[in-house]
Amino acid sequence: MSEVLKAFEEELQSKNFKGYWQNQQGDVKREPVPSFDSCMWKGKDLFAAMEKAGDVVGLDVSFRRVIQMWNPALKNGTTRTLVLNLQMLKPGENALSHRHMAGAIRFILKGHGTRLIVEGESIEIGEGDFVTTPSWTWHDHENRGETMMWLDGLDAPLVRLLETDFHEPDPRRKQTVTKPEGYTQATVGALRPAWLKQDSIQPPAFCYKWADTERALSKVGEQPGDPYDGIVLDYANPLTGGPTLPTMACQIHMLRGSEKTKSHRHTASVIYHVWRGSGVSYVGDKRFEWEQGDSFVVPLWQNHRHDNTSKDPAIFFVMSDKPLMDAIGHYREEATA
Ligand code: GTQ
Repeated sequence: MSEVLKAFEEELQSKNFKGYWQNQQGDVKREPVPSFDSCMWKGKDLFAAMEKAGDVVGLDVSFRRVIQMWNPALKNGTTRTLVLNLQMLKPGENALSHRHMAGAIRFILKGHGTRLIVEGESIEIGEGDFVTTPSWTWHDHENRGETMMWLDGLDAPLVRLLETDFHEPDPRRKQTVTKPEGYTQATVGALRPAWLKQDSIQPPAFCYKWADTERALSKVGEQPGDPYDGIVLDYANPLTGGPTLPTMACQIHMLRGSEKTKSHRHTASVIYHVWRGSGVSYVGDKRFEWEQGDSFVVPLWQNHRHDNTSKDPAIFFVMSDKPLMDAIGHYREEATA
C-alpha cells in the first residue's frame, strides 16, 4: 500500500470515516452462508443434567432453573434469533414474576400440577400443552403438583441483537389472579366480545391443549400433508390466524410411520424437538439419529430432510424465525436434491 493511501486511510479513521475499499473484498457471497452449524442435543444428556440441576441449583441461586441449548458457534443462543431451553420446577416451588421484551413460549414435556400466571390469568398446564407468554407480559409459575419440565423458547438472541430489552422484576413477587379461569379462551375465539380492542401484534397469552392438538392430528393425519415436513399444524395467533408470535412460528409436525420427506432449504432457521418417535434427519452434510427428547437445529439455507425409520408416527415440536423473514421480505425456499 502506498504511503499516501495509508496516510489517507488514517486521516479518514481519525474522523470516523472508512473507505469502502478498506472492507474485505473478493469474497462476496452469492447466497447465505450461516455462521453457525447444525447441532443436536441428546435428551438423555439434557434430562440427566436437569436432574443434577434439580439437586444443586435452587431458585435462590437462579431466578429460573433453566438449561439452555447453546449452539457452540454462537455466543448465546440456539440460532441467531431464538433459543431453546429446558426448565424444571419442583413441587412447592414458585418462580417469581417478571416481564421482559423477549417473547416466550412453553411446550410442556413432563408432569402436571403447575400453574402459569400470565397477566393475572392462571393457566393450568399439563403434558403436551403449548402456552405463549408474549413480549412484556407478566409471568410467574407455581408448582402445587409433581416435578414439571417444559421447553422454553425465547427470541432473546434477537432482542440482544436489537438491544431493545426492557426487563422488570415484579415488586409483588407473585401476581394476584384477577381474571376468571379460561378468560382468554373465551375472549379470542371465533366467538368474542365485540367491545374488546385487543393487540393483535402481541396476542394475549394463549394455551393450546394437547388434547386439541392430538384431535387435530387424527382428523387430518390421512391427508398428504407437506412434502418436506409431513403433517404440519400451526400454533396460530388466535386473533389473526397469523404466526404464533411476531418473532417466531411454532408448529407440530407429524411424520407418519416410515414417512420420508423431500429435501429443501429456506432462509428461516428451525429448531426441532422430538416429542414422539425415532428416526433420522439429514441436515447439510450431517446425519442426526434422533429419539424422543432429542433436539436439533437446522440453520438457514441448509438442505434438510427427515426419515421416520419406525412404523409409529414421529412428532416434532418445531420453532422457527420465519415470521421475521416474511416481515422483511427475506423468505426464500427451494427444493434440493
Ligand atoms: O420463564 O421467565 O428459559 O425468564 C429463560 C428466562 C425462562 C421464564 C427461560 C426466563 C424464563
